[in-house]
Amino acid sequence: MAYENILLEKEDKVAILSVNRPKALNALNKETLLEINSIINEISADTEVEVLIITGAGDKAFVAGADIAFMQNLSAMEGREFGALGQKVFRMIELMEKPVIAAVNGFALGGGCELAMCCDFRIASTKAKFGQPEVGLGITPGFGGTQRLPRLVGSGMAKQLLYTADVIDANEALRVGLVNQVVEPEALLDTVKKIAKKIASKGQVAVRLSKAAANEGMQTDIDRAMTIEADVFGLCFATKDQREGMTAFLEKRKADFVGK
Ligand code: DAK
Repeated sequence: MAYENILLEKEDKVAILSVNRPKALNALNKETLLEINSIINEISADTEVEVLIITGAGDKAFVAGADIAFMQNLSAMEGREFGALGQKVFRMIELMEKPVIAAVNGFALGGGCELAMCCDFRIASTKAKFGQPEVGLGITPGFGGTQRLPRLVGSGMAKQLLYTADVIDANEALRVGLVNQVVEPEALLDTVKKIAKKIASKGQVAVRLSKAAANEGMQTDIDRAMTIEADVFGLCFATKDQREGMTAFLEKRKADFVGK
């Protein structure tokens, strides 16, 4: 299927979704969110794809936020609907069984920072800039920023960023734990593809169960979380990948996983 605001490529079990609205620095309007929604469904069902990378087309922006021109004259009910759509799509990305990595290549502001935060982790180029500028526009973040930022960087740092609308660079994002690694812009996509392909080479049932356990466990108390871990650990012993992984280790060869 062809998309107007998104480029989609697939390479060796890795899909790359690039938000592509150069005239608005890849800002998210309703159509773009609907296209991302449909791509997430497509990639979730695609048996050839094990890992998704989300990035921004061009060299200036990952995503410069929700589209301010689109939002300017929304009614309260339309604003609520737009916020709910973004929240739903971002939550789908977060809960997707397959891992999702954000390759942040430029401005990741407002909805762009929120898009990066719903991915499993973030790798940034030295040109990346992060922030939640919404209070400067007279609104609160609406796609999960007030909730995911404190969970990622801690309450104090998140509140400072939310209240001041300050924009931080990639090294500061690394320091506060918003990104895992900072690389030169030319190396960004190759670095992220390499990580994605490494993930794709492992046992995919175990990768996906690890994601589910980490996501679910972080929302609950440690005792319940340990039960979740014990359950997914047990489930692995019903898979061909567990037999193959352990047999390959003992036979001193590389495992040939089948994802079952
Ligand atoms: N929306 C629409 N257009 C945008 C845009 C955006 N977020 N960001 C940039 N553009 C457009 C600019 O208007 C400009 O268009 P033309 O004038 O060329 O037609 C073009 O992209 C290039 O931008 P600049 O000329 O401004 O480029 P600069 O390099 O000078 O500056 C910048 C880059 C990223 C610093 C600047 O563009 C900027 O400050 N952009 C806005 C960043 C921002 O404030 N983002 C947060 C948006 S608010 C909710 C739902 C959702 C949300 C909240 C609540 N509910 C329903 C509860 C989410 C809110 C947001 O994300």
